[in-house]
Amino acid sequence: MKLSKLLSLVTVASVATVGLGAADIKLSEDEMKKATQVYFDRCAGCHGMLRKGALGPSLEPEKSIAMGTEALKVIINDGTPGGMPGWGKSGELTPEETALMAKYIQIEAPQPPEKSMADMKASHKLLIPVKDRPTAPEAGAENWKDYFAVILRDVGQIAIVDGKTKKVVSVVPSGYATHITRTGASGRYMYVIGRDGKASMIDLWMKEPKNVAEFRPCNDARSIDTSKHKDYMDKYAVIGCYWPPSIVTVDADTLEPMKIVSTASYTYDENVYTREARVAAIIASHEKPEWVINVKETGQVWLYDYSNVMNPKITMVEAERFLHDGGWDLSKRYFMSAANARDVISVIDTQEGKLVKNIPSQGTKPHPGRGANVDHKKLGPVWITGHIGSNDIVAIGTDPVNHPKNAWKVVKKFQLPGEGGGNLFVKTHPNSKYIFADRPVNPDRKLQTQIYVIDKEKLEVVKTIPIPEKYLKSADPKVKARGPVHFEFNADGSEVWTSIWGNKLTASPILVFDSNTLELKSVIDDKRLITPTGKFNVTNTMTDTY
Ligand code: DHE
Repeated sequence: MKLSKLLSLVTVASVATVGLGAADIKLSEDEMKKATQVYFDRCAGCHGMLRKGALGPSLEPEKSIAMGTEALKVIINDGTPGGMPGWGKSGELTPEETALMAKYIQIEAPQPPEKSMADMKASHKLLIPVKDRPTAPEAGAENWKDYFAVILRDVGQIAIVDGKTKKVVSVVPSGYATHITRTGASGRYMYVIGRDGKASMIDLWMKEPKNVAEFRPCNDARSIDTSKHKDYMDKYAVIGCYWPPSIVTVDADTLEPMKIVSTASYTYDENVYTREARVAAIIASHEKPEWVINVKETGQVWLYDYSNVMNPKITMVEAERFLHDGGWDLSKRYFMSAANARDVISVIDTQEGKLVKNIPSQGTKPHPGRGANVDHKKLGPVWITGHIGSNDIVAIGTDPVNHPKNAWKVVKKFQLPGEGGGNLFVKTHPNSKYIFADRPVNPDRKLQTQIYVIDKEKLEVVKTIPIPEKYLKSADPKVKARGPVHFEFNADGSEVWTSIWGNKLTASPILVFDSNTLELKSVIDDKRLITPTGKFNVTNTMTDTY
């Protein structure tokens, strides 16, 4: 995205108004523009647009001024053991950019703009009307239920890859620094959300899948999902905005906006008003016409009943602050959500509409993605998460009826080998003996570039798979490819896919392993695969299999 475009996000403070005690810090207009973009790209997700902190600590000027430019430069360059990436060390920020950011975060945060329904509607584009779309999968699209949508993060695109042939069937433009995709209940459309708040939908029945609609309800976003209850299949989609903090319901065929609900609210514990009440994970219930929505800063999980779409009923469940990502337990009744800055897993009973328990995760900064479910022979059903800030992996019992002694507590804890955390995702499939874990934000190069294989019955790491250096190549040796990131299985669970988190300079491959023998089966090495990160298989996303 061009700088000029990004600047529509913020009212850039004029050169003269920088301050709040940092009178000696002067940034030119160009430096402000540059720093605003770098902050949005690298910092806002964890520290917040208003810098009040969430996964990362507060960066409000009174704190950053006290730390001083030199100390801030070291942290931005080297990272911290708690999970802050070393942006300078990894080559992602130059020494000049590192120095600029150390100054920028000592001045007051620019105020991001609001958005009305009229603003949103102006961004809506129906690219291919429903009547002009295929009425059945076209010739060549027979494998659509085993397609993978692969995020090409830094180029803002989605690659649709055929899970059977391993060929890239199309590359579709999407929002800036695209974040995730989810399917509708039938799987036909992939719904995509960019960090710039642009949502788009891709028709997988086309021989060459394309966007059929796009819409930008937010300036900053991370989540999207759809109505999965049988009476509302493929009827609505929902976009969660980080900024302006809100929930936007749209028509699932066209992305036309229907309803906006602001999430700005009070923190559940101290009852302090927070304008920055960002929408983090959204998950659709299969049993009720309901979305389960993490309102990060407030510590509330909203159970959003969309059956009367213009007059929704919302149950605000008090959970824990800084709710981030999470997924269903094996029964799909309980939502297991990480309140990551509090080292807690909040369990929400969606049948009863209440908090079951806030469980200390026994590690630092749990980060499950959707997590991994195992029907363990002795322990019963357990849900598993890793941590960004420590090397702990924990299994929590989720069956209060048949395994009451194990329910809602950590029943097994074990460690990834070596020091430090850096795990972002764990994933499994009922047809694999293993859970797979990555570690892309561990500062140690060796630990960062391995796959960790966990035996589902032993619940311990039984193998590490180092990624050969040839797959980590980069055109500029100073800007290193991180190791594998995120896992996804094919529809029948026989294969697990992981992507090499490279950089814009060089295409990076997707590696496909047999999910039981662990043999490397294929390397999908296509020059269009620039910064592949998350992968979403149609069947597994439709059915919430993980
Ligand atoms: Fe994500 C899920 C937020 C950085 C890849 N990420 C999520 C979710 C949230 C979130 C709220 C849950 C969405 C849901 O289920 O509805 N992510 C954030 C951030 O705020 C953060 C920390 C910083 C930022 O600036 O954006 C961030 N995320 C990243 C990345 O850098 C990752 C690793 C690479 C990328 O492409 O962006 C990344 N996040 C993912 C993926 C998922 C995800 C692949 C979905 C996991 C799944 O299996 O469902």
